[in-house]
Amino acid sequence: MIPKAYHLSLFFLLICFFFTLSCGDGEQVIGYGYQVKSITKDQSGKSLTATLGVKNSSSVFGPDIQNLNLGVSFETKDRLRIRITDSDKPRWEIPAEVIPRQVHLTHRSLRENEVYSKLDKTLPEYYTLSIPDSDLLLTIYTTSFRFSITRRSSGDILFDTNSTLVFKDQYLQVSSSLPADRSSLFGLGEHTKKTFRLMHNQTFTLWNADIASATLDVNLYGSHPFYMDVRSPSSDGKVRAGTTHGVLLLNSNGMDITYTGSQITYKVIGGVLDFYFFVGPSPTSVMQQYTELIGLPTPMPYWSFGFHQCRYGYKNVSDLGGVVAGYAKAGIPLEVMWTDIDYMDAYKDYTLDPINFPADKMKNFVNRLHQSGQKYVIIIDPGINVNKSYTTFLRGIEADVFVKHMNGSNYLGKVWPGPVYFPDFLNPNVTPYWTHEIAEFNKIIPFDGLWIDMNELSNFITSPPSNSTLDNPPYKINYGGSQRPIGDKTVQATAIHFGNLTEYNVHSLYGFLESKVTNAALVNVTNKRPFVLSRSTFVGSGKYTAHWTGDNAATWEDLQYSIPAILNSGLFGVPMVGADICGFSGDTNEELCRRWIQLGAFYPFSRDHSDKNSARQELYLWDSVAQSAKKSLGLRYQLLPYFYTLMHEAHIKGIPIARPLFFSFSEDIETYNISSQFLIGEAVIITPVLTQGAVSVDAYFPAGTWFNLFNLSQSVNVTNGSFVKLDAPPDSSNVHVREGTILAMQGEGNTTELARKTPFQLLVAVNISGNATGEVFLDDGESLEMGKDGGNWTQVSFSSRVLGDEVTVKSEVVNGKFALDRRWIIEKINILGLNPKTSFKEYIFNIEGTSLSDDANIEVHFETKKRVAEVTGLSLLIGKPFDIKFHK
Ligand code: MIG
Repeated sequence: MIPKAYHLSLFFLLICFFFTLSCGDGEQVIGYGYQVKSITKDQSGKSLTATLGVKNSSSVFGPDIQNLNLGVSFETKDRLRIRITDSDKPRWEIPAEVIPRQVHLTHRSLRENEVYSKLDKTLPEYYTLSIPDSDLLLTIYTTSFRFSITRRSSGDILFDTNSTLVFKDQYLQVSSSLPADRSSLFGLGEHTKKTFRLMHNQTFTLWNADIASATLDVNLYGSHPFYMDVRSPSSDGKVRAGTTHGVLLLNSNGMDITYTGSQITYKVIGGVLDFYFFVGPSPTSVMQQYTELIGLPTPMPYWSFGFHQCRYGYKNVSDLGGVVAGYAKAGIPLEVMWTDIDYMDAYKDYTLDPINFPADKMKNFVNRLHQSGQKYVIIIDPGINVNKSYTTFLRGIEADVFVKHMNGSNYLGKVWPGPVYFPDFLNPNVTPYWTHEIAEFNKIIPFDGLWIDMNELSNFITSPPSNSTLDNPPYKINYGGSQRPIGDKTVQATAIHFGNLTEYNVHSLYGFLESKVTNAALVNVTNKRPFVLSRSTFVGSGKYTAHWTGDNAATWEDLQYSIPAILNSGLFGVPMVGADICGFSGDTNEELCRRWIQLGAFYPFSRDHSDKNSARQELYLWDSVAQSAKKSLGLRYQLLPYFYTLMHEAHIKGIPIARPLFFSFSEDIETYNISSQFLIGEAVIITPVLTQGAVSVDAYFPAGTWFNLFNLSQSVNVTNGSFVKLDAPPDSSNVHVREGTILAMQGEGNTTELARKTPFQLLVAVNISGNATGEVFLDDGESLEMGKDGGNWTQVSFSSRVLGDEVTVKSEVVNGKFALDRRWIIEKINILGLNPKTSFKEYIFNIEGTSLSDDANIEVHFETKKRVAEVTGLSLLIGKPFDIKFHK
């Protein structure tokens, strides 16, 4: 006899056979897809539109939208946009003030040029679009609508919407197949992940939330529906290793993105499908193309590359003073002192606790910081305390700038100060309001930058949801890993923003908009390059703000997770990023804190921060931590011109400061899997210790010779990319520079101001063929613009060449005046990587060349063991081109 269970499954199997669509994975049919009804191509040949009609209706997650418009456009030769909207009525789309973008051609305006229509029997099975100089080719399949994007030069299929398109009011779904064995994805954040490369079989939820970054794999503070796809070679050899493209789904609604390895599926609860494909073909060119659309990262002031100290729980002004003194006494660089919400009067923005942080003492404290070349940054939360005797509140009411309930009353939340209203950063009147509050408070304490927290929005209470489907959407995104209601601990989706926009649509833009308004306010108040640090971000936030990775924990795991987190931020166009050094929550310990500063000294944004309930963790509290801090921060400060030059590169090209290895070595497929090391710029590799008790580290080195920057004698030389065991005794970490690089470095200093007064040295690491190049960008570090017309900046390209027993080092200068006015000189040149086969005696240097003064102090010195030639006593002016030669 057939057992009953078997019987039943056989029965279902048969059903599934007849209704294949409905039984794919045992779920209900959520849509039957669309067919193309007409295709219209515009005259330029760069864009087309099509109309789509639903094939069969399904009611799961709401009724299908019957008619869709498909708009396709080569916006540049490197960027293809594909936008799918409702033909019959407008839907929510991200406003142009967030991401300015091209107005898409509509179907109607193209009617005259129509090439195919549903009455026209010639509507082909598929239709392709390409433009002559682009490597992207689009194919649209008509009877059962889908599209694919191919890289023309290799035939590689980059994106292919293999399954049914679903388009409902509150549920949009589209998938692409991916070659699981050849595709490595990076991005789709913000999440804390063990690896930088996205692992298969995961769901990435995007919905900005105040969830501690110590939590793995759930939606965190920011939303970035962008990924980079790095391809491994194809078996036919047509696809080169490291060929990269990028994909953005420009949509601010909550979404789940599931990734199996062979398929990526977007499940979005609103808006439109607005895809952008960036052709690459390298990781850096994808960044250029991506930031060209979303906006280039804002320049950061020079001082922000110094070391920052913060803590939640500083008790009073003398506590702050003690910390500053502690750093000075220990001789550890301290650039910026921070204060968390503790300074406020009952946690009200723009107020001071009159007992512990009184205005007169605070003013003195900040003035003293400024006198010693240091800076001061304070926190501001969005929630404004509902309190009739609080002037910031009264002015907010007067200006009528708060987020509203559906019924028009101000939306009531609860955060640190108790009951609050939230400024609506979409309201144009909020800018003068916010600017005024910042200006007035800056008169009381002249802070140098603003830290904006809790802007996801974070709310300690959840107001009751209405019975609108906005508050209860039919599809539940995996908020918090447990399908929390989307209004949980934030603002309900039915809340109203300026212009009658719903929280449902604009929720994840809040932090972005606050960054934008706060940045503009700081410009207005200080007329200097602003420094804003925001917890919440969205696509394009890098235009306005720096970012830190939020509430990590003082654990070894979180130390390691900080690397994928900062690399992600760079990929999202927010290059100024760091994690809380030594860990935020929980008690850190000496060893962890020591290893953390050894790593954190090389985060683009380097700040020690901790929770109120945790043990103190200023770097001077343990001798061994202080020792390591001096060493690591010492090297960071020597590299400040390099960091700053990378900031400039980020600002003009969008390429991150901290980069994954594959950005420089994309042909080495092993680099795609590295999550425990990263690069600063093109060729400085950071290899931290990430495990307790370790005194060595297995480091991956792409092919070449790498010189240890702490100790020029220890070099690593690998013919092919390999893992190398490096010593890492407790007081040391590993930082190497690759052959072929010239670094313009300065001396150490306890502040960036002091470090900037020291002479330069060039570290020239020649490669196997005897060449090296490098660059430095210099300006005053605080003007609003960085490297724009006007020329109040200097850029120098250095190159070096070793030929036989002759070494040349030369510089080419753009806008020399700025550097010449500062009288910066290069005092020393260290040349590494001289041919080991040549006896050092052969480099008996005579020095000659342009711009070389007859300085009797010049000496050439060989460190035979280190194989370093050291030329000292130089005084080469940085703004003046030189071409010098050392020879027999
Ligand atoms: O509810 O201001 O991520 O850095 O110290 C916590 C207090 C609010 C969260 C931030 C953290 C900050 C803390 N804030």
